[in-house]
Amino acid sequence: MSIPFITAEEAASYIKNGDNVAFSGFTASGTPKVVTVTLAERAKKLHEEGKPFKINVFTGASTNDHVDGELARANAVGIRTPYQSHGDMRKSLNAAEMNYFDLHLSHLSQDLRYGFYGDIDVAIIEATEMSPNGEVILGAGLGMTPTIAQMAKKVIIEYSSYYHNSFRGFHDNYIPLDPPHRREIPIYKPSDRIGSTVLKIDPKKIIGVVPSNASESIKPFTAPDEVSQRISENICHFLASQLREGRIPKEFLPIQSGVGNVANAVLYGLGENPEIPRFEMYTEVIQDAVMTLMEEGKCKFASTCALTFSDDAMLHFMENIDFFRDKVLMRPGEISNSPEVVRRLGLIAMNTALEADIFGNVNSTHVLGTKMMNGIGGSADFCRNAYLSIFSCPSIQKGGKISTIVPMVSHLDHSEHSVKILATEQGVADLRGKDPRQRAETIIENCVHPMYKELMWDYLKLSKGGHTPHTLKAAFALHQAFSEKGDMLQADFSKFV
Ligand code: 0RQ
Repeated sequence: MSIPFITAEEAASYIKNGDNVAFSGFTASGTPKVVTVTLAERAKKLHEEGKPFKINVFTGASTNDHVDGELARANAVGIRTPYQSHGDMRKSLNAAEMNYFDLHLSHLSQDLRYGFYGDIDVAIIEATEMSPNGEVILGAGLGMTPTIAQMAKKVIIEYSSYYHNSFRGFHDNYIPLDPPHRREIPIYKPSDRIGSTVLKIDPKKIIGVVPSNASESIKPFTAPDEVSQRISENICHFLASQLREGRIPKEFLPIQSGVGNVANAVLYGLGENPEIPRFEMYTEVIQDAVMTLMEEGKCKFASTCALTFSDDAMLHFMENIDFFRDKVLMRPGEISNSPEVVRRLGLIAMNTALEADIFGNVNSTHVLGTKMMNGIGGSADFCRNAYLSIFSCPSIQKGGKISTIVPMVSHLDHSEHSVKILATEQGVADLRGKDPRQRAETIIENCVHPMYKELMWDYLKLSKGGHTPHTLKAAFALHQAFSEKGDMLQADFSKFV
């Protein structure tokens, strides 16, 4: 059966107002880059004619400007899940122009198969190779593509010629059986392959193929700033001390690391620390640092959902692709983030907080309790199930007008029951085995910025007893001071005594 090449306009014309549309990829990697731009133009035209046009957008994780940016600017999104990190999408969802629900990344594929959100009308999938019988080699991000390819009523392929060397062999396409037939996911070490390198899509569902030659357009990371560097040093020293004390096995454990500059700095820090042995990763994204660590021999293997490399790093990867063939495996997000596998492998999970409280509860998503930043992403898939769950953030933001460590988090993503270690540039608080009062003492002592320490001790002194020394009427005094006076330091606990 021959599958026709079609234009982006023709492909977009198959997508109707109210459709559930699912996308390949994870982060910008492997995400479509052509059809959505045309779709956004069509939405704008229809809106000008007074006609409604919004689609529901289901993705592996965040996307790129071609998807979230274009569609948000065109006001063409009805429902959005599970994660986004685009400025225009963020603005739009915080203005309630769409219905965003923030979901664990490992949940969406199975929730779709369970029928929680209805049918998938159209899937748009980036392929780097394809045969006439619908066998596809995916690109730099796997996301939830096996599930959407299976479920979608219609499939549009964006055929990318950007990747000049074959990605064949880097993917492990796999869909677990659903309850009550689910079995264990048979991954016992990060390099275990359980699925297929090729994704089989029913060719009868494929409407057509749209050519694309766009890169992922991921900018390189800036050199870590001093604060990220100090957070990295604190975490690396802590992990080395745990190895010395035998609290981490001497072979070390697989690493999961979130995205961003702190995560990149920590990985480079692990690479430079002679006490940390060669390690493997079981994670959802690998960034530029991992490629360097592999070439230096420090990182032996990485299981991931996506290669979130900057464009320059991706070119380097493609030029040296044979070196990486036995060192990298991309899996669907429900497998890269599977709580079962995370618990079995015993990951050291490192993610980022926006704010944490003195008892170890973490907010990763909501600025000052109300404004969505990105979403929970995979952080809770890993945090709740890891061998060691570490959260880090700078101790202050906005030039010190915000303390990221507060008496009570203004939104809860990761609870004190899951968070084991908190790190800032000030130091590390080891929360294991400590009751709430001891947690508060170690966090204030080790993680709070010196300019906020006295305020935090004052808060603890307000307590009239109980297991967790909270004083509810004063718990948000720092947030209140910021919203009224623009500075958390203006909080005054004397009026609550
Ligand atoms: O503001 O943008 O105006 O400068 O928030 O802060 O420190 O640059 O944060 O880029 O490292 O992201 C948690 C959002 C951190 C991210 C989060 C302000 C601050 C700045 C950004 P400006 P930073 P980062 C892997 C795992 C959840 C998902 C996850 C994230 C801006 O890491 O989305 O972990 N994590 N996934 O000034 C008010 C505070 C603030 C604050 C920071 N307490 N109050 N403003 N800011 N803290 C990835 C995937 O799942 C795919």
